[in-house]
Amino acid sequence: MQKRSRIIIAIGVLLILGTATAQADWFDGFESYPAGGGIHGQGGWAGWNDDPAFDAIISDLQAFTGSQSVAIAGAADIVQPFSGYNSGVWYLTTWMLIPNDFSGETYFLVLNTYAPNGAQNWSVQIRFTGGTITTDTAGGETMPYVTGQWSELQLVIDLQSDLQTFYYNGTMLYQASWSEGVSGGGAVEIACVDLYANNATPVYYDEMSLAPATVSVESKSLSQVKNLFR
Ligand SMILES: [Ca+2]
Repeated sequence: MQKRSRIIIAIGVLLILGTATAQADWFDGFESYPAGGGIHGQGGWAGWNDDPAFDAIISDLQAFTGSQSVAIAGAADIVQPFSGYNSGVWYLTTWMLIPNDFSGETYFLVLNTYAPNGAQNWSVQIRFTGGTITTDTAGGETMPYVTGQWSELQLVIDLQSDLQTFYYNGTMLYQASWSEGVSGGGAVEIACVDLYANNATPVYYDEMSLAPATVSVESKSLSQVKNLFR
């Protein structure tokens, strides 16, 4: 193969790798906000219906990484809106800590349609209470949660197939339709994530991200890919 052709192919491979290894579209480790203060109006976060009464507090008592997380307690009902997510496959991932002395019922929610004081439609409504996780999708699946340690929540949102799959610490809790998830008759879009305390005692979230599913070429190193063309 001529040198010039190799260079052109190499540039093409780099472009492919650049796409395949794209970083998260959105990420929050809650390190950039003052501890003890609210998060409403910062980093894209806003109280439910843009109401600061539903603010959540940045905590330096707990952290999965760094020294801070967001505490979801009391009146907290905090939303991170997304826009333009209407195709592809996405991972919405976060780490969550439920203290040993947690009491009440706290919620992890994702909507397919969200306008403050406007159209709203739920795809995901997951409740944590009394040691049990329950999904409010049609199957109503349950599993136990752990307390006193960080656990991974991962939602795989396949907008190509209108399908969602939720994993807790790597174990699948349920798979369900995306647009018909909870409310029914929703959009095939990702509109927002909502952390809702429902007057419960604090739980903590850290390292939240929304990232595209990667293609298989990502698993190959650059040298391996180059070898494909030798
Ligand atoms: Ca953090």
